[in-house]
Amino acid sequence: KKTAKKAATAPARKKAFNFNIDADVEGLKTSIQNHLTYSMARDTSTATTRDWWLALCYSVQDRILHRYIKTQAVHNEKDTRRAYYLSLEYLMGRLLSNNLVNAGLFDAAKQALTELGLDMEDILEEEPDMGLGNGGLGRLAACFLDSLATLDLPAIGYGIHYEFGLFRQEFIDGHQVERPDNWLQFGNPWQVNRPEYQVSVPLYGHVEYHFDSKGDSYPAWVGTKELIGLPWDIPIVGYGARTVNFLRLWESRASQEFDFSVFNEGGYVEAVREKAIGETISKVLYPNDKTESGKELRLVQQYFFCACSLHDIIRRFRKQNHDNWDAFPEKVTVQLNDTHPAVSVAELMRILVDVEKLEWERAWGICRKVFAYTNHTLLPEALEKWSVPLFQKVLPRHLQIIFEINRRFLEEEVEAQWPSDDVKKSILSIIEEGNPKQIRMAYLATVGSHSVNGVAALHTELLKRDLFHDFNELWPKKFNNKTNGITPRRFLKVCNPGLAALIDREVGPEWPFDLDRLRGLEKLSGDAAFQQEYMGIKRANKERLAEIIDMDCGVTVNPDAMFDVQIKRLHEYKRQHLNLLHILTLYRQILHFPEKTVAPRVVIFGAKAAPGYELAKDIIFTINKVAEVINNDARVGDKLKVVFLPNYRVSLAERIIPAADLSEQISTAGKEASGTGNMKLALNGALTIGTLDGANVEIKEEVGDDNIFIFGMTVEQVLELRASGYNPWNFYRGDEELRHVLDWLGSDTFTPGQPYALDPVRRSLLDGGDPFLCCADFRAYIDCQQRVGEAYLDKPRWAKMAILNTARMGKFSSDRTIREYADDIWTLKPLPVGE
Ligand code: B1N
Repeated sequence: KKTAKKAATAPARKKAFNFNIDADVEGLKTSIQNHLTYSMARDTSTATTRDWWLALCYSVQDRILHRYIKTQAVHNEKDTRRAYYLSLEYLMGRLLSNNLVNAGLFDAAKQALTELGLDMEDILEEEPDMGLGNGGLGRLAACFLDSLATLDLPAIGYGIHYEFGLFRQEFIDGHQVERPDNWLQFGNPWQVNRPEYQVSVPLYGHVEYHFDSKGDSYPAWVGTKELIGLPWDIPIVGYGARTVNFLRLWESRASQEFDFSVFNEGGYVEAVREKAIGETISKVLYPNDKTESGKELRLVQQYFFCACSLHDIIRRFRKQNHDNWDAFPEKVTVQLNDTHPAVSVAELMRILVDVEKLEWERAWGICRKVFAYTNHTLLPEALEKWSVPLFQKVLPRHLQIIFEINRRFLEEEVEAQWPSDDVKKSILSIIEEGNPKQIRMAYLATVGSHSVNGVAALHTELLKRDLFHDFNELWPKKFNNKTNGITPRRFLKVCNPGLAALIDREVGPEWPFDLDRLRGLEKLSGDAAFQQEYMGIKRANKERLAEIIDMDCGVTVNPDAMFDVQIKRLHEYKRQHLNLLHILTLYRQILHFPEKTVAPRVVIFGAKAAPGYELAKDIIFTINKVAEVINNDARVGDKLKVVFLPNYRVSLAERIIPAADLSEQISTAGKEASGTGNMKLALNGALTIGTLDGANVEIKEEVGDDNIFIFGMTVEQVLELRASGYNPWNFYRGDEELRHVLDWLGSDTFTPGQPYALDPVRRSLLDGGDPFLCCADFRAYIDCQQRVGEAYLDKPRWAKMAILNTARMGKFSSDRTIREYADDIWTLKPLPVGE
């Protein structure tokens, strides 16, 4: 089955080496200089690095746009089926370096800049990250766009054009402080405005019943306020630059009519104020990864972008197919990135039934063929629920439609499977009883889709066993797994050019299209000369990161020490505080046994905490305070350093990942749906220390038990421990080292004169009940870290393991993931664009 799947996209891959973009150095130089003069009104004597950055971006964009126009012309001419990816988040990072590499322009641009007396590195550093996402979910969407274009799949991403992306993080006296991310302040050279495609979106109002000419009543949603959605398009360059797809992001504006009524009453100031409200909808990304708190603005954001996107999809469909709605599911497939766009199900029903006057059953059949839903988490606090009264206020007609979807689902489908079973009906109901009643968005997405997928094998099994247990009995074929992946372009070729060049030499240059070719490195893993080259590249990457650490943290680190890295959002379930307990344990051991050889380590953190997540912020503060003491303790020296790099983001990840030796993937088993940082780090030769959670399980299968450090409780053991009544105090009393390090946090060792400053973390692990079982996994983690340290001291052994990690990461290319979506969920075929 696997080989058959590959065959579907193989021809596209073969031709993809015809880089068709004008990579002529003289032409680029002229173009850069022209943009400096004519786009930016600058001359070379006054131009800043930022001006040169913009001039280069415009020059690259010119070349990309030719292919973009060609791609869209072919897609339209062929009236192709398209996949639409709906996501509230896209964590794109910087676009210049990636576009240069994917378009085959990198070397030419570098040469052109050199000839202009400029440094490429400096110019790339000017670009602000496009940080329109929180973490893994948003970055996955960005990797998927890269793979869709690379595989010549006709696809469009839809999202929101946030004026402020994820906040910038600073540390003040060890505390996280959030600052606005004004990413657009110097302009965005990649976006193209499309005012001709603006969409009007209704909100609020109420439902009335009107009568048609036959005297039948029909619902009419009236008295609404209108918003305008204005699209901005970002071209998405596939590797080899044959296909250039695009990401369409909606900015909200107040509508004209909206102002004018107030204007006419003479309320100029009110009119301007209302206009400002219209424009707040796309102002800012919600900075919560996981927890949502039923905020009205968030619901309006969700509906706003779904309504705009569906309107746009239908407009494109109508150009070719008029109102032949049976053709709609042939031309359109929509992937819902978690439940954030799940209101789309109700919106499409509203359009088909209320506006297009289709019969309910026919509309429902179309809906279910069009939508597919990806679940990204089992954490109960992340499962979106909207209160019925709020929905009634914002989307009164959609609420009626959801009730009707639910009534038919329960009375027809659930009744047929489990006749007269009211318990089953209440378990499966889209509406949760209570005060107030709540809409379970995961259930709405499941009922309205033909496919529901999890993001790693273990996660999908747990979805079927727990969250969707009864749905799985009702529709077993609906549930499927699509293990996440990452783009090897950004996360190897672009971010680790040294390693990429070594791989080119050993296995040929095709690996960015076909990551399984990295297997060709296996035979070299024991070769001493190759090990030296491979570890030499790692060492150079570490030196570069050491400079950043010096600049951003003021700490000097030794590049020969093990770089032990945990980079991800800050969450209790990810257990950065378990890592902290290990740091404290090492520190104690160093003080108590100064003669003992230890593997020197630099423990590196990068993480943002949601602004309202107090304990997460306490964990950051605690790590910062512990770091301060350890880094300044002369008895420790180079044996241990701890750094928390501020403002973790995609561009910083691209510096840390190539320099990492050890990858911390230590979530409580059953909590991390997949993880994708785990894949990026392993691909770049970091060894994983991890639990059997998320995609770690599959990484272990690929690299083999000898090339990964697995520890801790399994999902089953976690269940058993909880069932038997977990008490962290038992572990505290039973483990002397654990007792000492927890007591340390209760003292004023790390915050002289303030003995309780670090107590929140200690308390959460003891009186707080330790909800993520840090104390229970402590001993296994410490012992495993001991084995990691010993392995690091054995240089050839470590090098061999690292090489085998790189060699065996082929499965985790997002190209593989996207091929599976295309084959199993979307039935979407590549459409090569040609010359
Ligand atoms: O999605 C990633 C996975 O690799 C991670 O394991 C998973 O934690 C992450 C609400 C989320 N799940 N849920 C979210 C993000 C924002 C938000 O407002 C939930 N993110 C994940 C990719 O599959």
